[in-house]
Amino acid sequence: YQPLMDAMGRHMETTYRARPLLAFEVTDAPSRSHEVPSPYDRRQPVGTVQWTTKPQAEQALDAAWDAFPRWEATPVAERAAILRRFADLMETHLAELMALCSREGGKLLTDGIDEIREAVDFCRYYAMRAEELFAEPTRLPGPTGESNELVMGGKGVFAAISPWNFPVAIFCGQVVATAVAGNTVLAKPAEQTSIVAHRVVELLHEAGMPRDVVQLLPGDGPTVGSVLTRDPRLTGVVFTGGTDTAQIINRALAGRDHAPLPTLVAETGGMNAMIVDSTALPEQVVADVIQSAFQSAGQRCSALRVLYLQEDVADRVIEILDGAMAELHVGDPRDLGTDVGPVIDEDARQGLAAHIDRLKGEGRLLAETRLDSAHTGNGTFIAPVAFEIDGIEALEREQFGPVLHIVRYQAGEIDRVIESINARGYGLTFGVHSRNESFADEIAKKVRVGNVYVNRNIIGAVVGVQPFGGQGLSGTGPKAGGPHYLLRFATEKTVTVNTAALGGNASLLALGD
Ligand code: UN1
Repeated sequence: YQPLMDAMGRHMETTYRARPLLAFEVTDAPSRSHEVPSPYDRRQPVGTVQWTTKPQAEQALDAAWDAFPRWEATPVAERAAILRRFADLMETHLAELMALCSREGGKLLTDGIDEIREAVDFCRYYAMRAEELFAEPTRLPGPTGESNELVMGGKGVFAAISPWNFPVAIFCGQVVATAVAGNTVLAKPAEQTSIVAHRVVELLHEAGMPRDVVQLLPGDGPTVGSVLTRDPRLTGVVFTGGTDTAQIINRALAGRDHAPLPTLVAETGGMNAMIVDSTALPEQVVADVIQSAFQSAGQRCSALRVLYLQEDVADRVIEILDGAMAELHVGDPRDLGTDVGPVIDEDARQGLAAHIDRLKGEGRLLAETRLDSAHTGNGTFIAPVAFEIDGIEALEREQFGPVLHIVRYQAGEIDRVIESINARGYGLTFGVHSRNESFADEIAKKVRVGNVYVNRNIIGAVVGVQPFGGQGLSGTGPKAGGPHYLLRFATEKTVTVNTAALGGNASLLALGD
């Protein structure tokens, strides 16, 4: 028996070497190694990653294409069993995966535990759904002398393009969902978190996933992503990340000649709002706002970006929020006393800092957390901050970090507020805090989003319980961790048989037809 924290301590020291995990021996010259820094201390590299070369990506597509018919014909119970063994292995390796989420992704250890838990849940949930949906053909009614069946199959070869903010959970969710539905998968992890992805795919192969069914192609969008998305053999893409990137992928898939009509399952950005009316409890509101806006340093697509406060409660909520934000500790994510870790890299830090400087320059600061340079000197940190703005339309783009925007509204303006939230075009998460039940119900109905949360925080959707995903600029659906997700990766074949013909007593009328 080794206590979790102790086991994790050992994995904090290892230097990793990640590389493409392909179905074949690599014969071309390997690409240059990229060093992966820790977001909390850029002087401490986690290890190195060898990126996939263009010829390797093309050869990986060949291998995935060849493997597809055999994998699709593998009984679904066998495919699901691999997912279950993989889930067990991730639990066994919890300490190492948590340590890597922290070192490479800058995640708090508690966020790391949630993350591995979610990955395990995805595996077990999709294994169960695959067996329910695909084990037996569905028999459909028909006239005597005829049988009708709906037979489910895979679609082909998928690219799974995943984000750095959930480098295990979303990465695994995409890969196992596409694979268990009968497809072969080329997984391209985010550049920032290739090392943990490499470790996860090693475990997946150890669990019995054939090496030509799931291959790992670390690299950047221009070299790996675009080779895959331009190739006519690629059946579809499952993607989580920015709306702009989803649009680039969509255009690449649509622009191919002699290619099947593509499947794109995208889960993208949000401009998530919460409405607080005068009947809400200010202390509870603040507790939920702090979590929604600043947990994971605000680097969740579900995070709260725009808080609408009714004028009667606005001052009170802002006063409590100011006090709560002053108490937050920003620092090393491995330290159990830390509330907010770093943002992912220097590009992210600079983008957020520019937005913050602009709003500060306009005199719109309401509250901020202090940054202690003794704890943050060598990393890419942004302290939580709250600004007043005039409305959601004032935000040009999603700010993916611990930046909260607050808008005051009058009771009579609520319809206009909902209209402007809907008009912004995103539709991911949304919250309402009110003790007036009919007000909350009415708002929940009017707002066009994927996940509505009433009187609680708006992050942390649970697999199988709160299916997650948005609409409009926020994604295509179906929802991850929901009952219909696997169907998007499957084909349906209707097989109609004249059973009378087989029995030799077909009616003359039927023959005449
Ligand atoms: C994302 O940040 O890309 O509900 C989506 C949640 C998570 C969000 C994941 N499932 O907070």
